[in-house]
Amino acid sequence: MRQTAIRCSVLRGGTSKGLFFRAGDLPADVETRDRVLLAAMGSPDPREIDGMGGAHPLTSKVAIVKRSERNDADVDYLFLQVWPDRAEVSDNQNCGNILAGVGPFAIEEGIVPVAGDVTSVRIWMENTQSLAIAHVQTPDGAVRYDGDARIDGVPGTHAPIPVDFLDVAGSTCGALLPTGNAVDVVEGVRVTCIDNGMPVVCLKAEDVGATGYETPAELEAKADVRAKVEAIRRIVGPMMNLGDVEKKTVPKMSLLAPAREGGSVCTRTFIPIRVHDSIGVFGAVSVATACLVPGSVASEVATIADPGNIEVEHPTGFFTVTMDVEVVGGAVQVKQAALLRTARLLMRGEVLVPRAAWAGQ
Ligand code: NQM
Repeated sequence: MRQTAIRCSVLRGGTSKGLFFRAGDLPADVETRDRVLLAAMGSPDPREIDGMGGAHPLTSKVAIVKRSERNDADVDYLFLQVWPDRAEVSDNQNCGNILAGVGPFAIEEGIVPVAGDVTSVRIWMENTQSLAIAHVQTPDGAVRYDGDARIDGVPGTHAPIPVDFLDVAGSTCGALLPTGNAVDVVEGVRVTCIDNGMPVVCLKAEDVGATGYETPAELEAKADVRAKVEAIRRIVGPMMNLGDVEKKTVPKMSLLAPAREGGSVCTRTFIPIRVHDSIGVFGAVSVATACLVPGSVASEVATIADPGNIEVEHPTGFFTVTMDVEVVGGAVQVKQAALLRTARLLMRGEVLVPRAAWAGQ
């Protein structure tokens, strides 16, 4: 079979893994680009056996990076979710884990020059039209990957990549609280709909027949819980200005329970079909923010020792979100959110794609 080679790197970004491309190396036409990415990943096939995908949404991800023409950004980053089991590539959500790999990739590719021991890369996130700043360790003129930062869900320790967000509130749904309410009742269940970088619906696990302490596999095996959560999601989608969400990856559904490891709140998050092994970056930022919204479902479940540091418990540990919010007259204004990720360049080379992908076969 004749194949075409495309320059590509594989990076772990936070607790996800994906293929990183320079925009100019992929077809400009979106339909052709998507066919090429599906073929590169080996989708549709639940095992993605004939491609680079990892047979799970968290390992079937793509970042497309290019030099930014904006004054306030160094690079533009487009995130694409490649569904493992259906022939679909979606740009309807952002990904803060894959985002952690964008700074290192941009420096490795020479798009952003090294600027001392730490190189701060300003990233325009195309999916949500908002900015992130990632601080990448670059001693001795090159990206450093080893270090002593630990994030739950990734074995070992690595170089820290602190990431700051200034303007992600309402970036997908138009408002931090897209329904205008701290609580809505859907299918008899009280929910808080929030978007601080990711559309998320927070609900009490016990209200949908779960404990909130299950493993992802246990939760995925509970057909009644899944059906209830998905029914709520379909109704809430249009209320969050997302339209019909049947085929969308948003909103995420975060089942909450009281923290039991000393954190602020315990989460199990449907993303939205599979249950996350930890929690997404913007997913965690949105849940953390919900905890600070007076009267929200999350605020009822959470124990907040320090509103500046929200510790979100998840199936494999904690996700700490540093928050700067102001509550004025019951309304929350988000000034800044920050968090820590790590990333690692795993492979650099060419991915080989059957030529048929270009012909639409
Ligand atoms: O919420 C999974 C991930 C994500 C997205 C998902 C993410 C985020 O862990 O910013 O990182 O919720 O689809 O990669």
